[in-house]
Amino acid sequence: MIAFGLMQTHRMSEIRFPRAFRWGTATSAHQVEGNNTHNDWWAWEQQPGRIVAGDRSGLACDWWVHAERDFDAARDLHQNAHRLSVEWSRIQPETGRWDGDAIDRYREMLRGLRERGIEPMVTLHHFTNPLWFAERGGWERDDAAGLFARFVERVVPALIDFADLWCTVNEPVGWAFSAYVSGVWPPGVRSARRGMKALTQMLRGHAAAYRIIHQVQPDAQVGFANYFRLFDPAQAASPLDRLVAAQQHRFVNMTFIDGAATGRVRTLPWVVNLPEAARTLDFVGVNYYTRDMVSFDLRNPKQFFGRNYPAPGAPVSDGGYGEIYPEGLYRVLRLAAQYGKPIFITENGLPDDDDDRRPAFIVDHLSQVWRAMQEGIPVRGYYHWSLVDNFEWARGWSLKFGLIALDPATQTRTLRSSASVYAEICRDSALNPRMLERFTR
Ligand code: IFM
Repeated sequence: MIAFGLMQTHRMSEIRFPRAFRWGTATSAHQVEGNNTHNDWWAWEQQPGRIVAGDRSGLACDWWVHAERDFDAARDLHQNAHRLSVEWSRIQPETGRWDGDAIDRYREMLRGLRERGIEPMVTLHHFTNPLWFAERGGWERDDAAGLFARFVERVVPALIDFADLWCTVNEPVGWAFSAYVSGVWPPGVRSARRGMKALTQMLRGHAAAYRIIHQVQPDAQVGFANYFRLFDPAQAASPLDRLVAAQQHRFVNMTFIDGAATGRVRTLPWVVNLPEAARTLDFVGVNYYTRDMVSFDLRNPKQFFGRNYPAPGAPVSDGGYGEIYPEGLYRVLRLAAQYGKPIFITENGLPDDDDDRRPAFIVDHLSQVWRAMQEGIPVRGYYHWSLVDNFEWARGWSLKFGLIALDPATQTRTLRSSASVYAEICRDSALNPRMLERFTR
């Protein structure tokens, strides 16, 4: 549901976006390619109890062989942009071995997108690590950023014919939290200290990648996808709720992006100076899904003594994934605008198997994007997560984020009705009066 004032003004009239706006979807290599046998996630999936219902990525969406089938669908759905990632462990399956055929396949995929009128945004690290890298200590080692830089030096020059829009890393804080604090992702560590070490090293890796890309492609636009989540105090009048919500906000939303903007990471008790990371953002990538209400709770030290839950009575997406809160996208765009850079919404979506909420979700969230743009916030594109149902990490196949439904066992695809709603938006670069009337109140 969008803000009343906004609807009053625009009910029945069209909401028009710039013609050059990028309309697309986002995916990541491990979640869609299949048979990524050389990375830490593949190994993790084989361990009992790690993934809901014992699911495995397996063939995933079979993109390594047949990505073009879904690229055709994206083109037919009028999308002009796609964010995808390259899998380090395919390109460097062993420490001293580089796989030229894998690079060729990525060139073919990017060329395939371009030929369909779809502009790629390429992510270089989206949660997975080569097994050889993970086994020697992963991002905790002092040479991790350097090893990542070697990979970037290999892959970027090979792809610059087709891409000039780059995300170095995806959701680094969320990744560090899940991998090193809650321990539900590989390497399954539970130590905030070790998590900060890995995160700091990843910031070094981001900074190195930023420089390498600009050396080989001076006009490139380079950023990373920052996970933004809203944390609102459950009781606005409670100083403790406010304090805890503010701490969570600072850690989740600001730690890495401030590091990339200023070269300083300030998440108490850690203060890290990394001058080489300062000014390494050409755009801000916004991944936005949900917000939490936060109450002070002494039992949750790992969450800065906060207990998090959806606002009572608010709509929640499948599997308790989170509150559906479109206005939050407007609020995070205002936060992102502080950095004075163009903004891409690099992910936004929800798990919704029966698709009863996704059409309204898309229309409501885009209305909030438009609202921010009316205030001069420079949003350049929107990548819906996701094009097709895919392997949702520790939640396995249980959450369905796709505009296109997938049965992973048979690889059968079925268009959800939200795909058609989004296709109309992409085609017209507008929300038309019919959809505003139908999907918003
Ligand atoms: O599937 C993930 C993606 O890999 C990173 N951002 C959130 C998505 C949905 O949970």
